[in-house]
Amino acid sequence: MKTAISASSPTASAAMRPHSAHWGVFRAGWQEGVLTVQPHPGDPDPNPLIRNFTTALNHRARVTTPMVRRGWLERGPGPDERRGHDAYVPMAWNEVLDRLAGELARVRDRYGARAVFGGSYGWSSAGRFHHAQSQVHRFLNTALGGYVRSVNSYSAGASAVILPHILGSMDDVARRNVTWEQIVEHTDVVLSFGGMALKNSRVASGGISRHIERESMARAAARGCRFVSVSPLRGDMPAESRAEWMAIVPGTDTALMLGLAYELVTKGLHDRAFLATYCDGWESFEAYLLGRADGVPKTPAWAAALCGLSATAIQDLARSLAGKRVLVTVAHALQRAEHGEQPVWMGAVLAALLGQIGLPGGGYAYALGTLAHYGKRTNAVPVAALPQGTNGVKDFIPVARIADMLLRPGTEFDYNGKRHVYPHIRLAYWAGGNPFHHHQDLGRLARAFRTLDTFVVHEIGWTATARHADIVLPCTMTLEREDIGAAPTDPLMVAMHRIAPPHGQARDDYDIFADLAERLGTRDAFTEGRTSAQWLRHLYERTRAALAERGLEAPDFDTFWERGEMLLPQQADDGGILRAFRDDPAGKPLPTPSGRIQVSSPVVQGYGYADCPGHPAWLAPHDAPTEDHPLYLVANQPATRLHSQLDFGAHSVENKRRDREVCTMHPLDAAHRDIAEGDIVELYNARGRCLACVTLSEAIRPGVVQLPTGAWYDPAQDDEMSHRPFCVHGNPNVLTRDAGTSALAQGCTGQLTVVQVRRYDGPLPPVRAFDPPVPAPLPAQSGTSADSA
Ligand SMILES: Nc1nc2c(c(=O)[nH]1)N[C@H]1C(S)=C(S)[C@@H](COP(=O)(O)OP(=O)(O)OC[C@H]3O[C@@H](n4cnc5c(=O)[nH]c(N)nc54)[C@H](O)[C@@H]3O)O[C@H]1N2
Ligand SMILES: Nc1nc2c(c(=O)[nH]1)N[C@H]1C(S)=C(S)[C@@H](COP(=O)(O)OP(=O)(O)OC[C@H]3O[C@@H](n4cnc5c(=O)[nH]c(N)nc54)[C@H](O)[C@@H]3O)O[C@H]1N2
Ligand SMILES: [Mo]
Repeated sequence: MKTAISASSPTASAAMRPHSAHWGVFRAGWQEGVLTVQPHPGDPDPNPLIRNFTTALNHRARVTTPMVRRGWLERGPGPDERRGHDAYVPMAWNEVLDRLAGELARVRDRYGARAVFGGSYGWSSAGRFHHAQSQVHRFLNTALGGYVRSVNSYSAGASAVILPHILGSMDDVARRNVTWEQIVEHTDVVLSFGGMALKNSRVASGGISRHIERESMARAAARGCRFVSVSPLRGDMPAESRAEWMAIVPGTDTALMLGLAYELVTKGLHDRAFLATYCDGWESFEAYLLGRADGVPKTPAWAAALCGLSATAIQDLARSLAGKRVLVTVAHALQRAEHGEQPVWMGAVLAALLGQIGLPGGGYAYALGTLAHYGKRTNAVPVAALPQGTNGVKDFIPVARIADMLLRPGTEFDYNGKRHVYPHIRLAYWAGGNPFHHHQDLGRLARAFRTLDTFVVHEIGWTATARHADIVLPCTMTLEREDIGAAPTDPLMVAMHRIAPPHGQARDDYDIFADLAERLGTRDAFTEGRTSAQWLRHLYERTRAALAERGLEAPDFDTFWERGEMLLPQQADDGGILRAFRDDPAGKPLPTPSGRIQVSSPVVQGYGYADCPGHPAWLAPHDAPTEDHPLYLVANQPATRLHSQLDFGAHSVENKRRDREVCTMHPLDAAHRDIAEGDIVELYNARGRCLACVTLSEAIRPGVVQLPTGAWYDPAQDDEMSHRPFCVHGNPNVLTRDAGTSALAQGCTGQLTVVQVRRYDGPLPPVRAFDPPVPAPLPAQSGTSADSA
């Protein structure tokens, strides 16, 4: 093939080649044997995360050969207590694929595809073709006839379900709504719940070429736009925004919003005409707000006591909003918590009573500032994705109910107005995600995975998920293959060139699945006769044809590949469905039951869920501070990596201290506990404990500690089997609760929990998260061969 790129070798000095990651578009190449990366020259605010690539390629944490857990080899498939602390035996590709194909056929024939979980949630890497989740879904559909799937995401588990009841789809409310361009020009006040941290908004699945959030906030502020950040952390808003900081008690935003609404309504500062024309169900909500329904008026003083703010501050803020072009934003983080539906809904109601929804730069932009996708224009031509085929299995789970499903097969669960039953899973297949990063209560999750017959994982590195698997297949990382990079809200389509040869015996997910499909007699259905290179051309053609149809320059694939990138046309900045509805409420109704904004929802009311009533409400959390666990823990997104990806990379490692993740604490909380800057601390609660290195800061609300996610789970050896794991590296998910947001959405609640913290004076256990397992000898009777295929 004319465009094939010969693999660069670490010794050859080659030109910088284009590539794309979720954290940005960049160029990479070898300079004197060292991998060098440069951001895209057009990017005004490049993401430092690209530096994690520079040391990643041949890192010792990579998986180099297929490995099989010894207990699985010795005793065959079945529930096993040793998962997570067993030895691994290297195996040749041919043999491991024979055994895996046999096991897939056994499970399919004995239990049916309903016993296979292919949810496989995770971000994997940015290319459109090698997207691992699409690959595994396509494989399971074609080879087994389907799999039990998961719905929604860890990002937006609650909002994805509540938003369609009250406004419209996630895409319409988060993606195609108010843009940064409009904020720069029109907005008077951005009232942001959870802030708009640049660390977050420089990430988007597929890759973004221009990170404009910092300059947009600076330009808006220079024009006089006021930013108010409601958050336990001051750093959730960049300095350029000149934001006022309201240091709220975590989990109490709904109460604050109610207090603001009360002040506006009782002072007659709300937009009655907007409520009458565009909203449904105001009366029952107003009865609740004013206390006619429950005897509790939601006054600023009532809110202040819950939120840890002053009643005067709440009153002043409310009054300062009336009559202004106000944009309310609510970060994803707020809904990744108990009753997460409420702040999402109440944010919309607050924006509605300010009457600005649908105006340029005003109203409600759910999740703006949490990902680089939001606040951007949408592309006018499609970018193809790998088709996944048809799933013959109807069963599904809300994605964060994985441990419930594995531990309680056959029991019922609620979801969005219906009752469903957890299927009995025998085999789980994961490619492109790390449940020991993303899930909560890792001790419980480890128990859940021990119930399986077989757990298969494709990985680039020895994550804790790989270390709990029975079959670990080494796959290439993005720099080791060719792909097409594109996001639906970025005009740059990128020819992702190969930068390095595969590490060890790693193979592309696609080639692994193709060879497995061969053994199951379904190769043609999976590949459609195409190689990876042919798939890229096939997927590219969809975009090329759409460009040609519009009479635009539509270069052929080879030209695109040589140029390295292509600019795509974008749609007008038209405000999406909310603007259309404002301009023509009768002609362009919202996709809700009433066609209007549902301030109350008779449909949700009808479900009868105590934890998600028919209008937004303050529901006190169960997971609140106690005498034993008096501190809130904010377990948010890490600034130094994407989730757990490349935690062993240069940027992530350099920002750890004493090899561990850094935990932020207020000096007052530290002084009580005799903790000093740089100490190793132990965070603990009933579910688990972990170590971290502490930094003291006044930019966090007292009573709150913060530990980002993403340090690879590293349980101390003597604790591996305990029901209360001890992570020596600083993974907060040993502490978080595995409970749904509510019966409505069953979303992830990992952002917040409660803990106690003490100084750790014991001998410091080494961090071994990045040391691969030592290959074990073959079990005598298994007759396997460790030679490579
Ligand atoms: N406590 C707490 N927990 C949280 C959150 C929180 O706020 N608090 N946030 C949640 C959120 S929003 C999210 S989105 C999740 C993220 O959870 P995940 O998306 O599961 O996290 P990642 O670390 O991105 O996992 C991707 C995995 O894919 C692997 N990978 C990369 N490329 C490839 C490839 O080409 N092929 C294969 N087979 N594998 C590949 C990587 O090595 C990595 O292990 O975490 C959630 N967990
Ligand atoms: N660098 C980096 N960027 C990322 C990611 C990453 O892993 N690394 N992940 C990406 C993904 S998949 C997603 S979904 C988004 C997630 O976007 P978010 O979920 O919004 O991101 P977080 O950083 O978890 O949380 C944002 C902030 O919310 C604040 N917060 C927490 N609880 C509360 C609360 O109860 N009230 C208020 N007012 N504030 C609260 C915290 O201070 C926190 O810093 O980020 C994306 N961006
Ligand atoms: Mo996410």
